[in-house]
Amino acid sequence: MTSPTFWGPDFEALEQQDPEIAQLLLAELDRQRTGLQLIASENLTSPAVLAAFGSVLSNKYAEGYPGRRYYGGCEVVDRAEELAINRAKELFGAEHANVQPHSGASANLAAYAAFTKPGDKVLALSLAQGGHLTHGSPVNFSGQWFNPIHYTVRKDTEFIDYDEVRALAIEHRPRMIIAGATAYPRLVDFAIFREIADEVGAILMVDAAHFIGLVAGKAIPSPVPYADVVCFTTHKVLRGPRGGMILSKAEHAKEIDKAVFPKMQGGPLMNAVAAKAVVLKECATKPYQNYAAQVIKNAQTLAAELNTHGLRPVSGGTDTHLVLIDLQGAGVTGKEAERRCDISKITLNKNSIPYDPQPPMISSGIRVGTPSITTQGMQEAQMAEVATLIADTVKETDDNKLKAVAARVNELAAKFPAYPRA
Ligand code: DSN
Repeated sequence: MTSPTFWGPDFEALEQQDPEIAQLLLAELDRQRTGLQLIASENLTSPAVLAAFGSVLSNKYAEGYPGRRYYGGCEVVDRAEELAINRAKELFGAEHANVQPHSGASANLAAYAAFTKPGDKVLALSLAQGGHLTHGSPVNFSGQWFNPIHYTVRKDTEFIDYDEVRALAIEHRPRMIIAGATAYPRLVDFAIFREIADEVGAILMVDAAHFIGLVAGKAIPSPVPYADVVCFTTHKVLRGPRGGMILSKAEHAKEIDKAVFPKMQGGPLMNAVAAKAVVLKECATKPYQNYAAQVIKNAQTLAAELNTHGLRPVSGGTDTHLVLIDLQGAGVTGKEAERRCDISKITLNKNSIPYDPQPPMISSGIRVGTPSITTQGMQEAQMAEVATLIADTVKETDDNKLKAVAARVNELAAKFPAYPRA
């Protein structure tokens, strides 16, 4: 087992009191250190963020907002929340920030609560084409309480079909249009979405969970000037604690705040709020900007390298941190590729590709992201090797041979350790 040098004395207390959980924490640290973490929505957050997240701020109830709480003793956590809000507004040039959502799905639910009523029409990219559960999936509140209409990506280019977005908006006059996705490797044209929303009098909500870190690092254009509301998670490329956040125009501030509390959530997780403040400070630095740019360079190089192995990147490549791979040419399903990757210690997820002939639990694709390996310090030079390891894995039909690939994965990971020992 490896030693978690960054956790300090608290970990020793945990080890003594609850060795079973302590061992699991160590095992997970070991897993993160020894494999390749390629899940596009994950990252390796800093020890400073982890320290704030695992702090006594977890003990405090603080329903309400700074200066307007329903509990006493909030003078310290008020300052933490104010720091998080001010840093978010400054980093993103936003008029208003709410840092309390517990997750991205909670942030999205708050946007629905602020702007829509059950039964309203909402126009979004379908889950099957790269959207999100909260964008109108029939198994989610958004598909059950609202009336979703879904736009698609073009079959020929696999880019969003903006003509279709406009046509559907004009036909259905949705109350809210959602831009943003979880498995779309390209930039989203927020200016076109704004134009369309204005044409039909709709609210424009951008679900920026996947790419907000690239925006924070000034590596891609920001949705903030265009959107009424921008919802996101704080733990993906942004590299913060697990949680959510909402940015909005000042005119929507009251509605958004009321939607988060008391309409949708109770007490905020003040430890998470403080940890969000910590990451927002990190994101305003040049090293973070360099990181964000490198995440994209790595993803683009990885996409090109995977293509040379016959693993086709959907839409021909990527502008962001993720690559969606069509495995149909390799004769393996997403499900089986994910299983093989688990054996070789490459952690990624199966994913539907646009117009996928397979059901979602099988799928014809895998989604690969570079946030974590870039945090570990890998650059373009390593992407050829990462691509070879993925290709050797997904094409390997003999599980025993995958153990040899795992040894190569471990060798590469050891050169770029997650949470390096002091
Ligand atoms: N679960 C996230 C993802 O992996 O993209 C979306 O919420």
